[in-house]
Order: sequence, then C-alpha cells, then structure tokens
Amino acid sequence: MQKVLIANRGEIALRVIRACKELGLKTVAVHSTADRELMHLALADETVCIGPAIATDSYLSIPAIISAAEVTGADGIHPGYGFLAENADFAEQIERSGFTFIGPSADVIRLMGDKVSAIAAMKKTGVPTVPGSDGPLSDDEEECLAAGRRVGYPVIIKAAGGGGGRGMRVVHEESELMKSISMTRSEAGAAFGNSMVYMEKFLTNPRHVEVQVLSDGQGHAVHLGDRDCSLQRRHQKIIEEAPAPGIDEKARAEVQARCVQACIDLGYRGAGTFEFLYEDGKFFFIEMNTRIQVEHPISEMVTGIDIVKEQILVAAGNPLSITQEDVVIRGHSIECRINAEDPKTFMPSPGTVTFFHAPGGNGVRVDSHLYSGYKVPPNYDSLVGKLITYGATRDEALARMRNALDELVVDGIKTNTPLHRELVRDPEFCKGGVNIHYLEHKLGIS
Ligand code: MV4
Repeated sequence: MQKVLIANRGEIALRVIRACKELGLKTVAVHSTADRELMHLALADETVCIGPAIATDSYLSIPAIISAAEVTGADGIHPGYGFLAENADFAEQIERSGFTFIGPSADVIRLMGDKVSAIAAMKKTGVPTVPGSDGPLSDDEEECLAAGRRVGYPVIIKAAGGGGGRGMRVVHEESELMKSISMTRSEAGAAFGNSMVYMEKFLTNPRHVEVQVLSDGQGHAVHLGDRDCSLQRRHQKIIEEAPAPGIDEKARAEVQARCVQACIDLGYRGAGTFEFLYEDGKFFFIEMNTRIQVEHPISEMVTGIDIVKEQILVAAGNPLSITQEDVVIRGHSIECRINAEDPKTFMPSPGTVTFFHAPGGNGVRVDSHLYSGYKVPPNYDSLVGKLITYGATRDEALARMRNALDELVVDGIKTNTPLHRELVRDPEFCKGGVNIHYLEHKLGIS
C-alpha cells in the first residue's frame, strides 16, 4: 500500500492522516462542498471534492469515493467511523475494483451487521451472549409466548438489522408480547429493510463494557483490554474510560480470551470491538463493531499501541507485529467527547469558532480538527473534538481531565464542555462503575 484515501471527515480524518504520514504513506482527502475548510485537507497530499453537503451524495456515495480513488491512484481506502465504515457493499465494491479496504472482509461485516447471525457466531465460538430466543422469532404466537416464558420477563425485542439502540422494545409482561413483536417487526422492515426480530432477557441495570481487538486474518489476534462506555445519553456516548473500573478479574480475563479466539475463528482482519452488557460480575455479548471507534484513543493510551497504524498494516497484508504478551495495560485513560451543541438542550450549535485553545500538559491528548476561525457546518455529526487524559491511576487521569476541561476554550459556538466539567466532579462518576442509566437519570430524562 502506498496511497490511502480517507473516506471520512472531521477529527477521524485528521487522525487517519496522521497515522498514514507516520507510516510514510501518501494521502488523499475527499470532502464535500461544505467541508472545504477542514484542517486535514491542508495536511493531505491530494484533495478531491466528491459532492454536495448532503452526505448521501458525498460521504455516503460509493461511486463518488471509488472514482476519487481511481483518479488519484490511491490503493487503500480507510472508512473511519460512521458513513460507510460498516457497509459490506462498500467493502465489497472496493475490493472488486482492485483497492484495499482498510477493515475486515465484506463477509465478516455482513455477518456482524445482522445481529442474529452475529450472536449465532459468538455462541459457536464461545463468547457469552444474553439468554434469549436463540435465533429469529417466528410468526407463530405459541412459539413466541413459549420463548418469553423460557427467557423470563422483562424481555427485549430487537431488530436483526438494528444496533446501536435502533429498533428495540422492552416487554414487561406476556400480555404485551405479541403487539411489541409486530410493532418492532414493522418498524424494522421500514427502517432497515429487514423485519427479522429476536428476543433477549432485558438486563435492567447493566454497564456497557467493550473489548478492543486487533487481528490480522492470518491466525494472530490480540485484545487491547476493555473500555467502559456507560456514560451515555440516547445511545450517544459522552465519556468513556479504559480500563473499565471495578470489573471482576476472572470474568474479564475469560471474556477477553474468548474475544481473541473469536477473531481467529472468524478470520477477522483489522480493528474491532466486542460490545457487552456487564451485570452482576458477568459479561453478555450484544453486538460487534467492525470499525475503528470514536473512543479508540483511550485504549491506545493504556497500551501504547497505535490502533490506526496497526489497522493499516494488517490491511496491507502484514502479520500482526505484536503478541498478547506485548500488550500491557498500564494506568488509566478517560475521554470526553466535545460536541458542538447546547450543554442543556443538546441542540446542535454549528457556526464559526472565533477562538480555540487546546489544553496541554502531562498525559493530555487532544484529537480535534478545530482551529480559530473554523466554521462548523450544520450538515454532519456534532462531534468536534475529543479530550483524552492519561494517568498512572484513575484519580490522576480524572484530575488531569478536570484541568484539561478548565483550560479548553471554544468560543463562538456552544459546546457540551460545561456538562463535562460537571460530570468529572460528580461524586458517583468519580467513584467509578455507574451504569448505562446514570446520566439520563441525573439529567432527569428517565
Ligand atoms: C440491551 C439492554 C438491556 N438488555 N439488551 C442499546 C444499544 C444497543 N447496542 C443495545 N442496547 C441495549 N441492549 C438487553 N438484553 C439495554 C440496552 C441499552 C443500552 C446499552 C448500552 C449502552 C446504553 C444503553 C442505553 C439503553 C439501553
């Protein structure tokens, strides 16, 4: 691989460009007409405008991106996260056109994109799953009722084509089951073009703990420890940390080893994340993400491994350069997602950043494409930066985050920085181990 096209925008495009430059690779930045002022365009060797502001005709246009790779002679394509990152057709068309998709094979993306087949694959390889319907629910009422009785209420009905919180419904008693199944089915058919649904036991107060993996598709895989992403609002993560605090060490070692074995069994290539619910000292698989994730830097901070560089190297056909013994989880890292939004109403707040000052100091990392004078367009996700701190202990990482948030200046637009300043001083959060409902409860949503 010699030249990488980055099929994304914002902070992750900048992150990927930095990795490519370190590896001595040429870069091609593609952008929409709304994104001519993005910082990474100035750092790329070449830039190509691929379409209008509306993402469906630019960042989501497979022909526009493949054409840009053709005209620039790029040989690798990095999808970042969001947009086409987990689109199996995109990966397939890239490979069929003779380019290298920096990610897993289209088959594995497709397998994990269907949550029913993902769960079946996990059960086969020994990753612990949530007790449930063991496959799709049929149209037969008696079968559904029997599944509900066997699993035990409350249950949750999820769409096979959903994920990330889309297409699911909690059912508290048998009398509501059939109506809930048919409603989830029809919504899923309309939203995902797939009306297949399945049932799981509904866990009432879990934490969201995920395991980062790297695998070369040649029989070598490692895990890079875990992350706790429980602090979320409406399925949008706000703060993440690595490692997850207060986890049962035996359960942790077991689940991490199972994830590594799953990568080998799947022939998985690239970076990946196994998402779990963690409750009462046990892990339950819910989904696998086949992309680089927003929160990958905290795993980089506690392992010293550059996940994006490793992703590119294994996509280029190199065997994994590290073994599990090389991976040592040291210290603690926290990430605050800085969004261009009102800290109280969460309404997006695009506009011109009149002044930007990034924090610094020992153990502080800032992944952001902001600069003084940059205009945040209204067309895309509101994430404008990530503040990441590292410390020998969780308390040290937290203290550094309090300082970093106090030093951060983003003038001209609203950001959620005031919320972060409050959260890193919240006594329960500071104790560690809050569950997925904590933030919404605190904000008075539920
Ligand atoms: C669940 C659950 C409880 N029990 N599954 C939401 C996002 C999607 N990835 C899966 N989700 C959930 N699945 C069972 N069996 C609760 C959630 C859930 C959640 C999970 C992770 C992080 C935040 C969440 C917020 C609400 C619900």
